Amino acid sequence: MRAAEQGAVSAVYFMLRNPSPDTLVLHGVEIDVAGGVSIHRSSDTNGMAAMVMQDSVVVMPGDSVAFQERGLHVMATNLHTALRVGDTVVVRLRLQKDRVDTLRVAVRE
Ligand SMILES: [Cu+2]
Repeated sequence: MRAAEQGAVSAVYFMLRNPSPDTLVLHGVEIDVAGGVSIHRSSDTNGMAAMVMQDSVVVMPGDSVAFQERGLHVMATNLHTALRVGDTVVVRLRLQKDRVDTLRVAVRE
């Protein structure tokens, strides 16, 4: 997760792996330190950068999906506190069948 000031915007990058035989569906993301969280996909068409909101992200069995810069990412807005390098942020992934995976994400530059 990107370091940022209080009230600012940050983004979370990670790899979503699905080693199971069932399709994995990410329905939403919760971050306690953020006022708002959304899943975006960045696109670049003829040099025009845009972000498109994603309702969900599907990972097929045995596959993985990268949340990365200039690609799919989780955007955290209106941060309640500043995020400093070395901090750890709890990120909860809401998956299918009410499953919730909790990640501890390091804050980086
Ligand atoms: Cu975004």
